[in-house]
Order: sequence, then structure tokens, then C-alpha cells
Amino acid sequence: MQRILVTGGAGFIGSNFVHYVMEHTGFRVVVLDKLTYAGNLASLAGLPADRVEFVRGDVCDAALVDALVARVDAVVHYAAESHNDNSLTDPSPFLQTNLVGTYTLIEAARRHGRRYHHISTDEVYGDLALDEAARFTEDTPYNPSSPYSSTKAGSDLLVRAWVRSFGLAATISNCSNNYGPYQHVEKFIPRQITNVLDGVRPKLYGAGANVRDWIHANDHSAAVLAILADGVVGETYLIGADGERNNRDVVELILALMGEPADAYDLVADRPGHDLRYAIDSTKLRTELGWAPAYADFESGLAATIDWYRGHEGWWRPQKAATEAQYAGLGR
Ligand code: NAD
Ligand code: TDX
Repeated sequence: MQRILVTGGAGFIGSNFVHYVMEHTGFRVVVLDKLTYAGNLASLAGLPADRVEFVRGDVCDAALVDALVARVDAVVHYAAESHNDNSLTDPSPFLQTNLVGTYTLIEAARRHGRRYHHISTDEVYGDLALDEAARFTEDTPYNPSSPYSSTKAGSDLLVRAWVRSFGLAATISNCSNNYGPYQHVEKFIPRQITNVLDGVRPKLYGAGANVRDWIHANDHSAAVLAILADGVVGETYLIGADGERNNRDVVELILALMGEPADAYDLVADRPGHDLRYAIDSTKLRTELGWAPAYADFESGLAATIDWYRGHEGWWRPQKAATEAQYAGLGR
């Protein structure tokens, strides 16, 4: 493999993937990104110009997508509307980008016979009870809760159908909650870190008891490269790093790492339909492809992420006020 089309490469996980690919492979990358509110070209600053090409455009633009897919060996599709809260306010761009965008890409990959990897989420499986031991596996039935997760579930099903009906050379991965640099300040961890930096108390939805299974974005990138190299076409791989924590514990850890009292947060209105708990069993990825997370210690990964936001105010500051104004309108 020489050249990869990375959609959504100016977003959080896509940009981390492009940085990772530059450091760990000799591949060239073409980034296709619409630069919505969530995309930021600054996340790709400093990368080698002879190996990374940036194209601003929409994954729903069939002519553009066709031309780009024609000149790469593989497609890794990160582009999506990704924020659950936004999907509850206005689902329409979620249907367009997540469903029509995926359809547009897999049609182009099929026409040109290209390898396709689909980036998805553990949210397609719905949620688990707080007090059960069960975790999601590749065999868990789909049961999405939100407009966001239902469009991601739909996009996964399109890919599965294109494999079965048209022989598309595709794999799918469903990953748990990512953290790390370049994550938009609308998301939980960066929102709380930048609130503390601004002297504002972190905001916990509901009672803060909901559990997320945290993984560093670089570990996600390493897993995707492993699947591209050795994954079996038609297969789904769950990606997770055994990082279950409830939201209250994460906020208390952020406060402790930033030198603030453990109770210096506010409880705010809960998210409607708020999924209780996500947890990934990544045995298949670990045993079949030999992947293991490098960031096994959440606390040190979180401390490094806090340092990154401290050192990159110029990256996040332009989005902060508008994001908080939106949350204020929702009472959160
Ligand atoms: P993000 O919102 O930070 O980035 C999305 C990127 O896609 C942005 O750069 C945006 O400009 C671009 N984009 C949006 N609509 C587009 C369109 N129509 N055409 C072209 N580009 C468009 O999202 P993220 O958190 O980096 O998530 C990336 C992918 O990973 C998504 O598919 C998401 O479902 C999946 N995922 C995310 C997580 C997580 O914890 N954030 C976990 C598992 C899976
Ligand atoms: O201010 C907040 N306070 C709070 O308690 C915010 C923004 C969130 N939360 C809670 C809601 C969730 O339980 O924190 C948890 C994480 O919230 P988000 O960062 O919005 O992520 P989540 O809804 O879990 O979805 C994320 O992981 C799966 C990504 O945004 C998705 O794209 C991915 O598919």
C-alpha cells in the first residue's frame, strides 16, 4: 500500500491518524475534509508536504470522491458528524454525511476495486447496564440510541451489504471513546480541561455515573493500521483498551491533575436518552492481529492531554466561546 485517502483527516481522530501514519509508515496520504465546524487545518500543521495532500470537499460529492478514490490504493473513512448532543438538536447533517457520505465512498471504492476501511463506534451496540459484567463483542446485536449512533449503525450496515452483494474489499472497526490532542472542545474531556483553564467549573451531565471506555487516539490509529495490513476482508474488529471509568471519576481526576479541589464541578441537566455504559471486549483484535494498547495508563495519558491543551490555547480558543454558548442554550 502506497497511498491512502483519509476522509475527515482534519478532525480529531483523523488528524491523529495522519500524524501516526507519517511517523510509523512510508505511506502518502490524501486528506478529504469539508472543514465543518469540527475540522481544523491547524491539526495538520507541520506535516511533510510531499507526503500529505489536503483537499477541501464533501464526502457526498460523488464526482470528487470518484476522482480521489481512483488515485489511491485504500480508503480510510473517518469523516462524520460525530457529536451526540448536536444530533439531538439537528439530526439532518448526520443523515447526510454519515449515511449518504458512506454510500458515496463505498460506491467509488467498489467501482475502482479499492480496499476500504470503515471507522465506526461502539455506540452502534447501544448501552450496557452499570452493574453488569458484560462487554460488547463483534457478535453483540445492533441497538443504537441516538440520531448520531443510529446513522453510524446504518453506515456499518451499508458497508456489510456492499461486501456481501458486491464483493467490496472492506473491513469495519468499532472503537470506544477516544481522548488525546486535537479533540474539539465540545467533547467531554477537552471541554472540562479548557473550562478549568478558563476558571469555569466542569459540567457533569446527570449524576455523572455514566461509564465510558477510554482509549488514546494513537492506540486507535495503531489498531486501524493493523487492520489495514492484516485484517480479513468482511470482518469487524472492536477496538478498546480496557479503560472503563465513570464520568465523575474522570472529572475528579482532571481536577486533581490540574490542582483544583475534587468537588469543584457542577451537576447539570442530563442528555436525553443518555447511554449508561459502553465497554469493549477487544479479544479478537488482540489475538488475531496482535494489537495491544501502548497507552495502558489512563492517568498519564490524561495528564499528557491536559499539558497539550495548556500548551495549545491558540488551537482551541477560537471554538470555546461559541461552544459554551451552545451548551448554555441547552442548560448544560
Ligand atoms: P470530528 O467531529 O472531530 O471530525 C470529523 C471530521 O469530518 C471533521 O474534520 C469534519 O470537518 C469532517 N467532515 C464532516 N462532515 C464532512 C463531510 N460531509 N465531508 C467531508 N468531511 C466532513 O470526529 P472524530 O471524533 O474525529 O470522529 C472521527 C470518526 O471516528 C467518526 O466516524 C466517528 O464516528 C468515529 N469514532 C469516534 C470516536 C470518538 O471518541 N470521538 C470513537 C469511535 C469512533
Ligand atoms: O459537558 C459534558 N458533560 C458530560 O457529563 C459533556 C460534553 C459530556 N458529558 C458526558 C456524556 C457522556 O456520558 O460525558 C460522556 C462523554 O461525552 P462525549 O464526549 O459527548 O462522548 P459520547 O457521547 O460518549 O460519544 C463519543 O464517543 C463515541 C464520541 O463523541 C462519538 O463520536 C463516539 O462515537
